[in-house]
Amino acid sequence: TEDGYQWYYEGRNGWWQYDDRTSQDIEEAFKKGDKSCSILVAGYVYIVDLEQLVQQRQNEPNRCRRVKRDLATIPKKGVAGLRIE
Ligand code: V3L
Repeated sequence: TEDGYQWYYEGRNGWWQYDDRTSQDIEEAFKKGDKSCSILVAGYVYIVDLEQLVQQRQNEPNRCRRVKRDLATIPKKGVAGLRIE
């Protein structure tokens, strides 16, 4: 985002950055004070819970990952599953 923050979801031993569009959508909901926000990932609806800071696939809550808002400059695994060396 403009102020240097991004949204991340948890991977096995590190964090993945959300793709830019999704990160913008989550940020918009966060700034509005929404409690949650729904996003589309590879055809599946996920709910990002902005109070618990988790994302869960709709109707499959066992598919749950932590999420966080942090600086765009932190070490990360990559963006939306695309690794960066
Ligand atoms: N954006 C992109 N892909 C996602 C997202 C998202 N917000 N959420 C889930 N997936 P689950 P390591 C992740 C993918 O939670 O080696 C990473 O992006 C998820 O991809 O059970 O463990 C990597 O591609 C997974 O493939 O619904 O760190 C991959 O895991 C699939 O949806 C491996 O990462 C099911 O996730």
